Amino acid sequence: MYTLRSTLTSPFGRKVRLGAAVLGLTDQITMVPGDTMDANDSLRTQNPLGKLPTLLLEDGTAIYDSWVILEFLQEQAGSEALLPRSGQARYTKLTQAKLVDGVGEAALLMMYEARFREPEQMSRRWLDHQRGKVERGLAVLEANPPALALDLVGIGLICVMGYLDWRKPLAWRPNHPKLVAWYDEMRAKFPQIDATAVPEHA
Ligand SMILES: N[C@@H](CCC(=O)N[C@@H](CS)C(=O)NCC(=O)O)C(=O)O
Repeated sequence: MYTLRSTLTSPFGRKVRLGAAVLGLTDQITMVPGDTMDANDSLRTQNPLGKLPTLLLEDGTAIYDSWVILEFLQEQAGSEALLPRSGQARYTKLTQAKLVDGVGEAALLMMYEARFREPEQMSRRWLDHQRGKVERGLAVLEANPPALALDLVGIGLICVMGYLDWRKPLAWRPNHPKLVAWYDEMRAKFPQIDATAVPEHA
C-alpha cells in the first residue's frame, strides 16, 4: 500500500492518479491531502521541496516528483504502458512528455505569479515569458497531436489541459482545434480521465 500526498486539484498529482489507474494500481494508493502553504504540514519533512505529489512507501520512504513516481509505479506493475523501458522510442516519448510537463509548469508559474504577488508587483515580462513557453509548446503539439494513448505523454497532456480549463491562465481552445479534438476523443475513449478530473466546485 502506498500513501499519495496530493490533492484532487493538483495537475501533477492527477498525473499519478491517472497513471495508477492505467497500471491497475488505484486500489493500492490512499490519497492524503497536503497543503503546500502550511509550514506545519508533514509534507515538508516528507519532501523538503514541499511539493505535491509525493508518494510514501510503507516504510516511510518518500518518492517524488510525479515523473519518478510514475516510473516507480510502472516498474511495480511490471508494465511498459506509460513509457518504453529502453531504446529510441523511450527517448522520443521522454522528450515529448518533458515538453508537455514544461507547458504545465509554465502555466502553474503564471498562476503562482498572481498567487504570490500583490497585483502591483506582478511582472508582465515574467508572465509573458511563461506564456511564451505555453504557446510554443501547444503550437508544436497542435501541429502533431500525440497518439490517442494514456501513456506518459497522453497523461501529461490531459492534466495540462484540465489545468488550463480550470485555472484559465490563457484561452487555449480557440487556437488549437486539433488538440481540442484530441482531448474530446481521449475523454470518450478513457473513462479514467473524467474520473480523475478536478471536482466541479473546487
Ligand atoms: N515537477 C513536479 C511539479 C510539482 C508541482 O509543482 N506541484 C505543485 C502543485 S500542482 C506544488 O506542489 N506547488 C507548491 C510549491 O511549488 O511550493 C512534479 O512533476 O511533481
